[in-house]
Formats: sequence, C-alpha cells, structure tokens
Amino acid sequence: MRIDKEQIQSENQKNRSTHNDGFDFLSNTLTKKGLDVDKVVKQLSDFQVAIPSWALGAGGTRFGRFSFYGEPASLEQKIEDVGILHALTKTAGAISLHIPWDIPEDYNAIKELASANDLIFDAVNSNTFQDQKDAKESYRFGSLSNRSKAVRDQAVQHNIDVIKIGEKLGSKSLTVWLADGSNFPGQDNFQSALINTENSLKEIYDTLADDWKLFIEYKPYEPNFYSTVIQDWGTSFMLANACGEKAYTLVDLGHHLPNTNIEQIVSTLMLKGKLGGFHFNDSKYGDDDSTVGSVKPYALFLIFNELVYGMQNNPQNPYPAWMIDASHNIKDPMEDLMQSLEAIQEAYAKALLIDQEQLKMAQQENDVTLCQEILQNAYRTDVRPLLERARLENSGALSPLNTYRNLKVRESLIKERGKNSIATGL
Ligand code: PSV
Ligand code: MN
Repeated sequence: MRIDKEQIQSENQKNRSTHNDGFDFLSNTLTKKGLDVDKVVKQLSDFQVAIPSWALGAGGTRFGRFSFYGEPASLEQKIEDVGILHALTKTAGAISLHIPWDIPEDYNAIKELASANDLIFDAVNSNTFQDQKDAKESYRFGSLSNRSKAVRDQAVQHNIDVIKIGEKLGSKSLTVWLADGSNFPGQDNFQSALINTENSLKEIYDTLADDWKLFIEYKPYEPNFYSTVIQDWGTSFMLANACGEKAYTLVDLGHHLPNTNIEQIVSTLMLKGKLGGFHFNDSKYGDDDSTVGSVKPYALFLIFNELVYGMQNNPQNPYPAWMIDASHNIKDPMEDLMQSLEAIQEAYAKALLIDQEQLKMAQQENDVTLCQEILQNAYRTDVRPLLERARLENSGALSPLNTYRNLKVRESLIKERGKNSIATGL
C-alpha cells in the first residue's frame, strides 16, 4: 500500500493553524536569540535515517516471539513499509538490508520499487552470527575469528557476496557486526582470535571498491557472555586503522556497558576521522533495542551535541551513515519507528540550538554553571514545531503518528497481508 500526498495534506489541514501559532512563537523567540531558523529547518529536512529491513516485523525476546499482525512477509513489502514511514516523516529516506534475510530476487524490480518510494539503499549488513541452511561450516565457535581456516574463508566469502549484492543496489558501505567471542574463561586464545579477525577483515577490505566504506561495529557482550572479540570502540578503531582509510568504527548506542560516556567516544572518533556509522536505539540495562529517546533522551541530546560539533568542525570525518537499530516486541513496529525518528530529530534540533560560540567562551572562563545553562537551555526548548515545519515543507505529515492512525494504515496492511504474515529477520 502507498499513502498519497493528498491524504496527508487533508490530515495536515486539521492542525495547520495550531502548528502555525506554535511555529511563529518559537521562530520569533529563536530569531531574537540570533538563530537562523530557516537554516535549522533545512538541516532537519536534510537529515535522513536508514531503516533496517529487520525492524519492520516484531522482534523476539530471548524466550519467544509474538508476531505483529500484517507484518511484511517479503522484501517488497518491507520496502513498502519504509515508503510509508518516509511519506509520513520525510526522515526515513533509506533502507539497510541484512543479508541473507533479505536477498533481492529481481534487482531491477527492487530498485524501481525503492525509487518509486523515494528510497535509497544504505549500508548492507552481513550475517555470520547465524548458521545458514546448507552452509558447509558452522559459526558456533566464531566466524572471522574462528580457529579453522575453512570457517574463516566461508565467513570472508559471505561478506564479499554481501558487498556484491550491495553494489547491484547502489549501496556504498558494508557493516560488519561479529558475534564472535567466548562463553567461558580459557575457551579461546584472545590474541589468536584478534589476529584472525584482523586478517579476515583485511581480506574483505581488499575487495572494496574505492567509493565504498567498511563499518566495524563493536559490542561488549552478547551473545557471548565471557569475551567478545570486538568488544569496544578501541578494538574497532584499531581494526579499522589496520584495514585502511576506507574502514571506520560504527557506534551502536546499545553496545556499551552501563554509564559509558558515549558522547566522549563519538567526539574522539570524529576527531580522528573514524566515525563511519551510527545505530540508534535506547536501553536501560544492556542492548535492549528500545525506542530511541524512550529512556535516556538527555544522553541522546549530549551525543548529538558532539555529533553536531564534529560535523561542523571535523572535515576529516566523513558524513556518518545513520540507522535505527531497534526491535519491537510489544508495539506496532511502524509506530515505534516513527517515535524513534521523532526522538532523533528532536535531539538533533536541540543540539543545533546550542550557542557554540557562547559555550566556548564560558568554557574559556571556566564558568561551569553557564556551560551547563547553555546546554540545558537548548535541551529544554520544545523544538517540535521546527520538526513539523520541516515535514510540512516536504509534504510530510504534521503528526506522522496521528496520521498513521487516522488513515488506519495498520488495518489496511492487515487486510492486504493477513493477520499471520511473518517478517524474516530476528
Ligand atoms: C547486533 O546487536 C546488531 O546491533 C547489529 O547491528 C546487527 O546487524 C543487528 O543488531 C541485528 O541483529
Ligand atoms: Mn547495531
């Protein structure tokens, strides 16, 4: 199914004057403070976040999976879902495929469908954390780090195949996340595992076209609970440097131990020109994959402060690839993704309000109180009218969530796909 502009516009009409009042008030206030409001709205419009193909269905818990009615059962339907998200939010202009969960059959048809939905293909993701049907070797004891050369070769070849799929779709990057590690002390030799991983990554890296990038994701634990080969940003950074200039670290917000200062990691990586990609989600305990901004919105804002600073001051760092990496066990995945997109845009907008010059001066004078005031003044501003204006100017919905509900999108999807369709993925 597809939502057309007219449906969105007639929904917008209902709240247009409330929006205008809110926007005019905020715009006047910010303009008086010396802010270029049009520029901020434009920056928000330009900010696009990829939706992963595995996020459109219901995710599982460690103990079970409860499917959500009307889930997309094919890649085509997943693209349609991202198309709906993008039509409403104008923020989800890309899809990120996970291989082998979503291998296209007819590449031209898939590309046409994506472009009809105004979508591009973002990073492709390999999967050596699950055994594939009919695969000769098993990843039970690791993939790129495995003691066995045959297993490593299979895992390297899989990544090369994923790059080839991505090339046919117009993707420009490969994201590698490894589940490799050990469950018990003594099970593995840390040094051999790291050396094997580095060599395998180099083999993959060597096949990359000049305009491609390799993103190396890290995570401290899970699915292994004693050690993980690429456990932290430092290990990823070291491996990226060993591979070469097209290799970068990817930060996934959920992949940190509690209370880690993620904004400082972002800042360091951008200074070194090595922050390649970013996975958004939120968490309370571990890699919870909760809706972005649902638990720690202030931390997200502080991270965006560093991202904005880096984008403005670190030309050595490429523009990062943004993606939501969340899972939805009890909410409608589409609604959850809209909430995540809104939270991302909100944190970004608030970070754009920070008066960087004033902050620099306050830091210079060691006026710690003022530094905090500057950040919190920006954080406490209700920026939602700016987000609405960005969507409105691009023919998106003033309120994506309400429009989705008022247009009964999920009900139509259930009618089309049936109640029991199941999405491939986690
Ligand atoms: C692993 O936890 C991860 O963050 C990686 O990005 C995977 O590709 C994704 O989640 C889905 O398993
Ligand atoms: Mn991730």
